Amino acid sequence: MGKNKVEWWKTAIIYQIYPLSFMDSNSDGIGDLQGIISKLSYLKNLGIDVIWLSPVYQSPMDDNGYDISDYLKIDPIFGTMKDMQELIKQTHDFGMKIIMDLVVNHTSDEHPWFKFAKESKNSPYRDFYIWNDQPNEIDSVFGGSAWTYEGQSEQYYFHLFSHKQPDLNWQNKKLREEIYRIINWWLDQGIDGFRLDVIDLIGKDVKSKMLSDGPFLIEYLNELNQNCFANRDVMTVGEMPGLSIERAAEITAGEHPLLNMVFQFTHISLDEMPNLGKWALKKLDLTELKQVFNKMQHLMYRNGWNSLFLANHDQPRAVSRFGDINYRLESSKMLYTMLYGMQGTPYVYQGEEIGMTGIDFEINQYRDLETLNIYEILSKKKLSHDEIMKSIHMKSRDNSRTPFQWDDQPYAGFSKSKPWIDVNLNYIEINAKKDIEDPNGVYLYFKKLFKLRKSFPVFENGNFNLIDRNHPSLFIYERKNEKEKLLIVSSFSNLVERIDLSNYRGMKCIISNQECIELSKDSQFPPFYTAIYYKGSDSSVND
Ligand code: TEU
Ligand code: CA
Repeated sequence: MGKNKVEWWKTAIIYQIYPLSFMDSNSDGIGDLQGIISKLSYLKNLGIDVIWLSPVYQSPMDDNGYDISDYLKIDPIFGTMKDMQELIKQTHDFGMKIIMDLVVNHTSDEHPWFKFAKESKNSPYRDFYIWNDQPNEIDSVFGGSAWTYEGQSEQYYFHLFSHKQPDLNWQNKKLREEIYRIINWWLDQGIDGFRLDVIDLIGKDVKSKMLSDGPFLIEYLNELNQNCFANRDVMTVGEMPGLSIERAAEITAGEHPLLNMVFQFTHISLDEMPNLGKWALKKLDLTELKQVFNKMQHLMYRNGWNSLFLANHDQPRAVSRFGDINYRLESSKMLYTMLYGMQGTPYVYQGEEIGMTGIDFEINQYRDLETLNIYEILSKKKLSHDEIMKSIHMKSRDNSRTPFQWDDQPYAGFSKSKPWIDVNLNYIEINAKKDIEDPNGVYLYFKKLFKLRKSFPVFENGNFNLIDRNHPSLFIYERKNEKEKLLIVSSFSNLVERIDLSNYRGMKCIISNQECIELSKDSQFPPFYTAIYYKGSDSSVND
């Protein structure tokens, strides 16, 4: 391939499906592959090019499928391999592509490799995992030590996530070869690439406590790329929570990048107290957010490639987190105009396109193991129930995992039976059917935004220039190439904001969440206003 490779992922709109919560076809309360197949036209109509499917492999579901016990099987709750093949084929028939989630930092403790490994210290699979006589101080992401004692072979094994997710030992070449075999098997099924789960961790050195971006990361990414991706027309996006923006730019740069894109986490960590983790809440400072995006856009301009995301199955709903649910429609559109106006590949997390919101459940309604763990841990630290629930309401991963709200029927049209996790009670008000029929809805707005992105090359190749970087509530930036210019204006304020934009006078408003406001010496933007202004050689837009 090499030079003539079409970089289709650069102009693609990618939609993340969390299969457990998207659509249930057989009324068992759990989303499944046939459910997804029944909604492909919904996605096509929205303007989606690529579907990213969170894990559907065989799993005990300790971490909702991110704990895999057989990489080459589909979990029966989702359907069969035949359903998967049908999903791949039908997605392609719709002119869309499909990528899968690849979880190879760890397996389930019920994976045969681990079962063999723990039989004895001499097991041929022992070295597939990481063992020690004594634990060190590393903590698990989900709370508590990252080491669990295994009684049969009398050693501790290492797990950065739950104790049912033992970390694989990437320093073992045999293990790496097994993984490449699995990846190639899936690629041979016709899928179009992978999202690689916590792939920043595979180069770790546990002894020296170097985890993300460890000493072997580049070597293993390179080997992975050579063995699986280099000679195929597929895309890769690496989830790299611990990676710096600088490193993300390096890894995605060049003619043969190690990964096509990276999910980098700086911008979604700004509402937590530095070094205290996600549960220690901090109000977002917009000037910090602007700074971070500015850095990302500059570092990855011509050198690397950005992924544009605000939410996923681990992150709260964007409108509840960064917007204002009293201005739900306005602020949903505002946030994603701010985001998708930038350079990079847009990601939509299911439900964001209809303005779904977060939840304020009682503790017994939560299902996520991380949430349940942290409740225990913080209770022991004598924090009050109310204080803990405040963090959980804000940050629990279940915020984005409640069933997709299709219509106002029982269980929001997601299922005919009680779902595995409760539906957000606002489904009568907020659902896809209602939103799509509303000319002022989020869905039609997203659709228009995606069309615009594809009509004007400046969205793909324009540079980025932040305007008024210290303004506390307006996020304004310019994008420019030789022929075209965009001005993207977004207000994070619930008041009218005034600003001098006389330099941009005459630019044409091509999309807005409210009535377009002219750019002038004294532009007055209503609460949560957003708009994109255009100037270019295309006369049909300029006149
Ligand atoms: O997440 C990796 C990760 O470190 C975070 O996104 C983490 O889940 C979150 O910050 C906890 O607050 C990936 C998956 O996306 C996640 O669902 C899995 O639980 C995790 O890896 C383990 O596979
Ligand atoms: Ca089902």
